[in-house]
Amino acid sequence: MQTTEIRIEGMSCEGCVKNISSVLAALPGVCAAEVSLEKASADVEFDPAQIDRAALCAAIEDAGFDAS
Ligand code: 9UX
Repeated sequence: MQTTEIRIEGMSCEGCVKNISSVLAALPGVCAAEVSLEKASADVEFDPAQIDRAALCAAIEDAGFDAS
């Protein structure tokens, strides 16, 4: 298992946090995701055999946010 911090721009309320949390949790290979509005970031624990960091960022971008 691997953990990464992803910078997220564009979150303005806890609804965004919930939405991104759901998006990440639904991805195969993601075991935990902690999204923070005040830190503007997400700590994601994932299985590198199933998904990579770029795919995590892409999923967040698809939800309408900037991820890096
Ligand atoms: Mo809050 Mo975010 O009204 O996508 S849910 S701004």
